[in-house]
Amino acid sequence: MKIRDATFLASADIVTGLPAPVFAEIAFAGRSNVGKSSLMNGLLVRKNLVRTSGKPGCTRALNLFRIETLEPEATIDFVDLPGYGYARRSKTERKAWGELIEKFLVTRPGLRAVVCIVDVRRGFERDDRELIEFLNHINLRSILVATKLDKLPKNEQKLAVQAVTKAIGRPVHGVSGVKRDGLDKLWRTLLRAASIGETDGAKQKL
Ligand SMILES: Nc1nc2c(ncn2[C@@H]2O[C@H](COP(=O)(O)OP(=O)(O)OP(=O)(O)O)[C@@H](O)[C@H]2O)c(=O)[nH]1
Ligand SMILES: [Mg+2]
Repeated sequence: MKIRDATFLASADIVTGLPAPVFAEIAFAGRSNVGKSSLMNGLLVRKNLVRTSGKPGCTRALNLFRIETLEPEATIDFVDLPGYGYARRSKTERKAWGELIEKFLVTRPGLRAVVCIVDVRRGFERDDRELIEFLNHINLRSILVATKLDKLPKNEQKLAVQAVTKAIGRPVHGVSGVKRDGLDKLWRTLLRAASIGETDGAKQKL
């Protein structure tokens, strides 16, 4: 995928603080520190457009990025969601997280899919399954991704993705956000979810 431009558009800790949706949106969700922001940078071929951190809980707000792609020429917004399941966070903070994400997921009319990201070495845990169930419940498409593939030896990678896929019973994209493995295929799934066809030259507004 060729990226013509990728820019940070807005950050908000309440959904109404985000600009009104104009283009199709794809959100990125997963446990704290799983590699959401790194995966977004990998997809955008940027080193540090989306802030990443070694410390869990780095992304606390909703962060919106606008992407212009070439071949197909399209505009699409990416939303980095704060990570869940960070044990050292207070109960009040976790509740606020749930409310923020839930409100975002149910109120953004341009949202076409949520990329649900897990660590390939851990698979889908309770929180991840709850999110997927919630997305099913509100009829929002989930795209399943197992990342940090490069942390496993080459000869174990394929088997690990197969094991995660079997456990969840749905196709899972095996990727590495840092090494950029598997991202072309993931991009194609994202474009399809955003209803942007391979031959579609037009910019797709909502
Ligand atoms: N080796 C390897 N490291 C990764 C990969 N993805 C993320 N990391 C590392 O994992 C740590 C967390 O990555 P982030 O992308 O900040 O994770 P996040 O899910 O956005 O974290 P929060 O915003 O805190 O929820 C960083 O140290 C990254 O360098 C990957 O594919 N491979
Ligand atoms: Mg992050």
